[in-house]
Parts: sequence; structure tokens; C-alpha cells
Amino acid sequence: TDDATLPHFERAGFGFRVLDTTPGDPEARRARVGVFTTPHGDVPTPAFMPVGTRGTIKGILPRDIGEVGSTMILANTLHLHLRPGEDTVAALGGLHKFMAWKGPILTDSGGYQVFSMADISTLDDDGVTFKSIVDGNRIRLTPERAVQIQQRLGPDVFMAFDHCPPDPRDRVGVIEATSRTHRWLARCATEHEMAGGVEGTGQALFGIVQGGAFPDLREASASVIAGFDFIGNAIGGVSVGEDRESMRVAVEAAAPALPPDRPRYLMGVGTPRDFFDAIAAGVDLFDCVTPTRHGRTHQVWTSRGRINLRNAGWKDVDAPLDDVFVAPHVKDVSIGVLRHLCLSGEMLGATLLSLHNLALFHQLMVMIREAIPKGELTALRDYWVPRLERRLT
Ligand code: PRF
Repeated sequence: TDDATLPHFERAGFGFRVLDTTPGDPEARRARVGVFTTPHGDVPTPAFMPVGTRGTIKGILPRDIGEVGSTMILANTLHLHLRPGEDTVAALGGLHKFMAWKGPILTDSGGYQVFSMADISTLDDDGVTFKSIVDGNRIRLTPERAVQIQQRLGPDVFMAFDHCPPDPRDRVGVIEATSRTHRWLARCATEHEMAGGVEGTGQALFGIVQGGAFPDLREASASVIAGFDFIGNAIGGVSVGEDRESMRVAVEAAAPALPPDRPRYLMGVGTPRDFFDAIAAGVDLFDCVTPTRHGRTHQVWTSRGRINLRNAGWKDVDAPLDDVFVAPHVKDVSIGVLRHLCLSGEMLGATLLSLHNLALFHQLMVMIREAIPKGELTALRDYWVPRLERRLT
């Protein structure tokens, strides 16, 4: 493909460049391979970002984050605000030092976490008041506060404070939450600009599309977000209990309405099949707790299917977990030993299974980045999704 015709942009140490798109793969014609550049390094896209809610990817040693294939990682504003507090993170050298990770970091704003976890006492257009999940204290978050906290934490990318509607099919509720998200977005952008914007802070603010399960609301929200000219844009409000088809429709309405020369990030997603659908619609970045959460509950994806290691059938299996998707430190441990570690409640079991799931997600993304320019994304999906989803007992 002719380089000059492919979307790209650069600003203040950030950039995005589409390297390749999909020829002759009509089901995946919006898929693209690119590079997202940040002040802390480059992220080849499509990419999966593991979640380090409290400033640690649960069970994973910092030195293994890069080795397992992660290039950009997440942390959470709400959790770090409640404990240890952004001033403590700043006193301890900022989020990169705190997480012992030199690559790019993104923080989620707390918008979603407040609405999904917290005991909310008031919600109005100014902000939200809720009880701390750590000590029960009253906490107030507004768009301005969420931006200030994230400026103090010091990630490369931080998310706007949004209102993720609880029921994506309740049109009236979705309209209310989505227009509030737009009003809050303007306040986040102003707060960021007052601190110097991307040039002055070295941080990029990403806007978030809402709109529930309604394609018209999704497209309208994406157009509003696109009007802000952010370094990157996210699609929120999916994977909140709706069916897969609703998610696909929402993403396919939102993604094309977001600028092609900026990374598109689908928040909180999640499974191999979802990746293929969203990438085919033009999404570049993902995050989810699935690899580490499933690892802690002894469930893994493998090239032959999904395994729950608690099942007795794996007891005496003296073979490696997977010979296609191979994680550092896992290849020398047999399935039977992994099962023993899990059943005994040994920390190592959760660590090794989390590493395996992360490696599989990252290696799948490598395959996807190789398949897109060859027009083989749909073929790759048809090969891997049934295999990865098969339940082995
Ligand atoms: N908003 C924010 N974070 C999120 C989401 C959202 O809608 C989702 C949707 N499942 C995951 N994480 N700020």
C-alpha cells in the first residue's frame, strides 16, 4: 500500500501511524495494523493491554510484563485514589516507578468503576458522591477531580470521566448518561488544557464514546467525541451484560465515526472472538481483566480449547499446557503439576496460569497483525476462535 495515503498523525511525543490495512477481506475491511507512539515507547497495534488495577498486574513480576509480550499496561484511578492516594504515588516517583514498568501506561478514569462497584449516594451533573470501597469514607469525584488525580498519578494516557449507562437497552437512561458523558468530556478537556494540555503535561487525554446498544446514539456520540481532536478515542459501555450481537452492532456504529488517524480503544473487552469482531470494525486497543482473573480461578485458553485445571481429568497429565501459545516460565511445568499448584492454593499456580493467558492474548495479537496485511484476518478468526472456545474437560 502507498504509505502517504495511510492515516497518521503526530503531536507532542505521541503519534499513530497505520502501517497496513486489509485488502480483499470484505468481512474485515476496516482492520488495520499500526503503531501507537507514546513518550514511554511504541505500541504495535492491534494490542491487548493487561490490567493492573491497584498498580500491579496481579501475580505478575514487573520483569515478566515485557517478556510475556505486553507493551502497554493499565492502572485504575479510583483504586489508586482510595489507596494509597495519588499524592503517595507521586511521592513514590509516579506511576511508572510505582509499577516498575518503563513502557506506556494508561489509567482508566474511575467513571466506570464508580458506577459498577461503588455505593453511590448522589449523582448529578456536577459529579458523583459515593462510599469508599476501602474504608467507607465519603468520596466525591467530578470530571475536574478525575483529571487532576490522573495528572498526579502520571500515566502517558488518561481517560475522560464518563458515565457508563447501567442498562444499554434503556434508551432514555442511555441518552441521559451519554449526554452527561459529553458534558463531562468538555470539562475534562478544559481541565487538561488548563494544566498545559498534551504539550505541557506530556499526557494524552482520550475521550470515551457511550450510546448503549443503539447504533444511532453510538454514531452520534462518536461524532461528538471526534470533534474534540484527542490523541486517541475509546468506546465504552460495552461488555456490560449485553449479548455479543449488541456489542458488535454498537462497535460497528461507533468505530468508523472516530478519526482514522487516531487509535481506537475498546474498553473492557475481553475474549478472542470479541477481538476479531472489533478489529474487523477498526479497533486498535483492548484491555480486560480476563487473562489474569481467569488465571487466578484456574482457567486457561489453549490452542486446543479452554481448560479448567480443577477438573480431575488433568491430574496425571505429564505434558506442557500448550505447544502453540507458550509463556515464559510455563513451558517447563506440566499440566498435572499446574493442577497440583492450583488445588493446593499455591501462589505460583495463579501466576503461571495468568502468564499463560497473557502470552496467549499477546501472541494472538501478533498473528492478527501478521494476518491483516495478507487479507487473512477472517481466515485466522475462523481457524482460531472455534479452537480457543472449545471446552476441554
Ligand atoms: N468507561 C470507562 N471504563 C470502562 C468502561 C466504560 O464504559 C468499560 C465498559 N465495559 C470498561 N472500562 N471509563
